[in-house]
Amino acid sequence: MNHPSMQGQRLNVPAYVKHAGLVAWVAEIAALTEPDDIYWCDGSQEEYDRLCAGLVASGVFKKLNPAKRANSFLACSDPSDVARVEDRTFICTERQEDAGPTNHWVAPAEMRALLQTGKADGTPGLFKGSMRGRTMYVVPFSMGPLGSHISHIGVELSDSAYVAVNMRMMTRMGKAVIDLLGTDGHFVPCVHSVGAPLQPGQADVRWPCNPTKYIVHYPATQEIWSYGSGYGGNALLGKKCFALRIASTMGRAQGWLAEHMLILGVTSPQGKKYHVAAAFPSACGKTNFSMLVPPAGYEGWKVTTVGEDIAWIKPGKDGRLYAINPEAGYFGVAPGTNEATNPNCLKMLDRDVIFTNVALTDDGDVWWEGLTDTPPAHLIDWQGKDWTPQIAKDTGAKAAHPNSRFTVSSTANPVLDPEWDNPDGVPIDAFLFGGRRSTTVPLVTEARNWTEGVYMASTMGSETTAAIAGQVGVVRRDPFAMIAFAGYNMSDYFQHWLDVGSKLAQGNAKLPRIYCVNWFRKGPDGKFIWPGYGENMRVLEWVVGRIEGKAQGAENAFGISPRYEDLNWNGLNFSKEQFARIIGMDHADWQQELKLHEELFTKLAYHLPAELGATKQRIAEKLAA
Ligand code: SAT
Ligand code: MN
Repeated sequence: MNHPSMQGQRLNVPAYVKHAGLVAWVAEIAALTEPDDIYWCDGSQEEYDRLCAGLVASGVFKKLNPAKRANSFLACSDPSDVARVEDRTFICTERQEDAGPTNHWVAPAEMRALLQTGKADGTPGLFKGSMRGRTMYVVPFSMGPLGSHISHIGVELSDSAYVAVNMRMMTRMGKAVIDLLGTDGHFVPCVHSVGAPLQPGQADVRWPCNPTKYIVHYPATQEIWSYGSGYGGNALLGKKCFALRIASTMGRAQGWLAEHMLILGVTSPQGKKYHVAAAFPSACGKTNFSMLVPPAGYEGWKVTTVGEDIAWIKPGKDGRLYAINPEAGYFGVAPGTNEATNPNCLKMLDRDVIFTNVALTDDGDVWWEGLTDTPPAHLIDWQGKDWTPQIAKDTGAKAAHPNSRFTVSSTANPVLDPEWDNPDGVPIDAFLFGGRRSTTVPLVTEARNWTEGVYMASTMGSETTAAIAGQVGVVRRDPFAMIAFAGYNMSDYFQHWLDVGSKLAQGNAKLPRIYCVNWFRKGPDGKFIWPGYGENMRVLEWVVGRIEGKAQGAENAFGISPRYEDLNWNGLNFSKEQFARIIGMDHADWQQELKLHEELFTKLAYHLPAELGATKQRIAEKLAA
């Protein structure tokens, strides 16, 4: 079934592939990128083991000590390629307004010339010959349970074997997806090149990448093109590129939501189960929260994980919102993960893990800052250098990169929700929105209605983390934790949320309640006041109690927050004074905060829903009263 345009290059199409459009597209991209070889991934364990062995042989992977971490590997990236590159991420719509002021925009024709067809002055497209000397992996994947009416299929063509094995962990990947596509099924085409072609005989480097990076989305044709990076969301194109940026545009057109949210189940001692979806920016503890272990005093409560990063949410026939986790694995932040912060996660990391940019111990295991109180006496850091606690003290060198990650299959999660793979999803009872704020924002506030909830989510701010290349720790507005992930104009995105709410309300459905949370307030000593992690269960219980109509609270300018006596303090020593410092709304802080909301609304003035301005006005009046 080789394509005539391939001129001597073999497409190696397996007999089970029946989709002429897919084969033609693979031929077209191969003709552009000129790989030495093409390999179609079937997703089998045998294939995974073989590709990993190849990565070990080529020095990309280090096999960890099987007695410590069975069947696990460590990859260390180029120091220039360690996080998502938001300033190199583009939404290419015909009209700039449709990408909006929060996205980088280039006109599609201009971007296609730059990447594919070449410029008028004869400069070839960046992808021209970009896979020379490498193998192009054909990676078919399903975002969401195979065959679910909420799921969608993509195919990633990548010249990175690291990407292929990570995609097997992160998605439902392989032959079953090809079978589902049949002869003419729809797929989102994703092209990925590390942008480091090899001359004949040229030796490869351990982590090929290119200083020039482009992460490009064409919403109109649902295409993704990624060039120059092999890391995380830049390269595993099912994740942020497809499941958020492209999917958000699909959801807008089709009446559903693609969100940067974890999904968890919380079951009371009486056996009543609720589902909560929660949006937090990258590296703000979504993985930890989704696997929360209820603390002492919460015997009989259970938290189970449906998803820990992304949710696709569709209105069901009964008028409720149903969510699936489109992913099948976790690409989680390693630093800070330990027995206290996320014991369930540590259990997941015992075996079958790909680690990226953590440190290597002398006995072939891994380590990262925060894993143990006392670091090992000697390590090889993520850049391959000797590391000791003394070196760290003298130079500040981190053993693991702050954005180092583990890739692990969700089925390894000891508290995986039994419904995680349900093609119909789980019904959502509450949405939580939260950022990292050392001041201003209370521990938890309930919105009085859907519009106030959309306001809370739209005006969310967060201190930036190492998950994004750039400055760490500055507050930026991150509406819905989607600032980097909405594939269209942010104001239209707000409108879409309002529309979904009013449509459900018209059908007399009980809308999920919306909450704003903040685990991150700090005291004058610079330390977090709230103990967080498992103790966040206390907030979850209050949320569930509110849904049941049992839990009480008090109104403030922003919404409804619990008083000290409205939370369950069983098993935790936390004083009324401490509580006051995380729940209080400082008048001056909020005057300033509202100014920042206004700044955001000014920036987003085009198509900004009038309800949001009106809500801000009401909050300002309540604050003044
Ligand atoms: O690099 S990823 O986009 O996959 C992780 C994150 O930033 O949340
Ligand atoms: Mn994320």
